[in-house]
Amino acid sequence: MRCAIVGRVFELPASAEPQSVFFAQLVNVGGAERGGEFDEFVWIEFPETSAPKYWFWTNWADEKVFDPKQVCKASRIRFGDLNNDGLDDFLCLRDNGDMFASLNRGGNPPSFEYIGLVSADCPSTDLQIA
Ligand SMILES: [Ca+2]
Ligand SMILES: [Ca+2]
Repeated sequence: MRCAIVGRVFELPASAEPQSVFFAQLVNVGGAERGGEFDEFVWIEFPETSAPKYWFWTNWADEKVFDPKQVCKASRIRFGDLNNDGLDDFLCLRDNGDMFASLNRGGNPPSFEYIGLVSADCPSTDLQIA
């Protein structure tokens, strides 16, 4: 594999928090086999006067939004495939160690189903999602 430095490929607004940027397997464009998918670039915008807006890009020119059906602090958001269907689900770790989930039900943009509490009393410092 050859790598080349191509410079800046994307620029977020100056107000964007670094912890609100993720890579996650939200959609499977082209139906790639397991392990051959490409993650999407995800940015969660937290406007001061309105609800968060969840953006994702399947490539640099294909900007879409999704609704994970729950609101969570940027530093508490995780993406992981909770139900092993090949699509990353939206996870929110609360300050008390509870984890709430919204399952990614597929589509483009993906449709999420909030399923509520999936784990309790698990300190975020002890939790790894891989
Ligand atoms: Ca993908
Ligand atoms: Ca999943």
